[in-house]
Amino acid sequence: MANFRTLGEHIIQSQAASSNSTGELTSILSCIKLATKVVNSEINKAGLVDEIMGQMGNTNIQGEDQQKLDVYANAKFIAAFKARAQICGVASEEEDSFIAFESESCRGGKYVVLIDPLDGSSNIDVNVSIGTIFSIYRRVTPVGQKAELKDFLQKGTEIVAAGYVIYGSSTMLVLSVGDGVHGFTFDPSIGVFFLSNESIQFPQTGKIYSTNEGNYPFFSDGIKSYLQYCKASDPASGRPMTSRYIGSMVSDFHRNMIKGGIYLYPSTTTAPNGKLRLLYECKPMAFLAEQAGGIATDGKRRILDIEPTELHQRSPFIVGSPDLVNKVLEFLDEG
Ligand code: P6P
Repeated sequence: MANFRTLGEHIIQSQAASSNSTGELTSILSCIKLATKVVNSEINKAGLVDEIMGQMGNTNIQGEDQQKLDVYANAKFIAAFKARAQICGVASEEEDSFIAFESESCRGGKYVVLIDPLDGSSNIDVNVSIGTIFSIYRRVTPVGQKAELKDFLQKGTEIVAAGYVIYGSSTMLVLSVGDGVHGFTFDPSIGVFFLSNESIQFPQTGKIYSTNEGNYPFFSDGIKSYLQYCKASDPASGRPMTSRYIGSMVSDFHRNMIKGGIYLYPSTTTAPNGKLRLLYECKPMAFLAEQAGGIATDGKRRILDIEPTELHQRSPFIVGSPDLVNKVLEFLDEG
C-alpha cells in the first residue's frame, strides 16, 4: 500500500497541482469511483445470482450478444454521470448513440465521458477477469447547450483523464489525469481504493505477446512474419517469447504494462478495421500507454492522432513496450 493514500486523496492532490484545477474533474472521477464500487459488488456475486448471469437475448449496436451484466453496468455508470452537473453527456459502447443530459444543470457541464462499461464481458460466465474503460474530454460546444456529436468525436490528444478498472483477483482502478499512470486497489472491507502502484511504467521491452492467433490465416504478411519472429528460438534476444491472451484486453494490457509486453488486435482480411472500438477502447488505453512510456498505433498512425468520424468506428490496435511495438512496425513496413 504505497504511502497509505486513497484514490480520493490522490485525485484532489493531482487537481491541486494542476494549473487549471477547478475541482470539477475531482467530482467526475469521484462518481466513476462510486459506480465502480456498485458494479464491482454485482460482479463479485455473479456466480451466485442467476438473474445477472448469462445473456440478455439481444445484441448491441456492435452486433455482440449483450450480457446481463453489460446492461447493468451500463445503466449504473450512466446514472452516476447523470447525477453530476459537471458532465453534459456520455457516449457508451452499449448505446446506439450518445446521450446529451437534458437537465439545465447538466447542460452547464463542461465535460463529456466515453465508456466501455464492461469489456470482455463474454468472460463473465467463466469467471475470467473483465474490465471497465473510460475517458473524459472537455466539451467543444458552448456551455449551457445540450452536448452534440462533435463533443464526442475528438482526437485522443484531447483526453483530460482516462482509466480502466480490472475486476479480477482484486479490483483495481488504474488512472491518469496526465501526470503519469497510478493504480489503486480496492479494499472491500472498508470500501476504499488505496494507491498500490505509483507511477507505472511500461518496461522498454518484454517477453510477452498477446493476440488471438486463431485469426492467423487472416493476418497481413507483416503480422504473420512478426508472430513467426516471436516464436523463433533465439535465446540471445529472449526468444521464443511467451504467448499470453485471455480475451479481456484490459487484463492483457495491465499485465503487459507491469511485466513488459505487447497486445495486438490488428486488421485482418475479414475485419480490415480490426475489432476494437477506437473511441471506447483504443484511445483511452493509448492515452494510458503513452503516459506510462509505451506506444499505441493502428499499424500506420499514432492512435491519439486519429480523427474519429463516427462513434462506433473500429481500429486496428497495437500497444505495449516501445521496443516490441517498433519491431512490429518494422515488419509491417517490410510487409
Ligand atoms: P477475440 C473483448 O470483447 C475485446 O474487446 C477485448 O477486450 C479482447 O482483447 C478482444 O475483444 C477479444 O476478441 O476476437 O479474440 O475474442
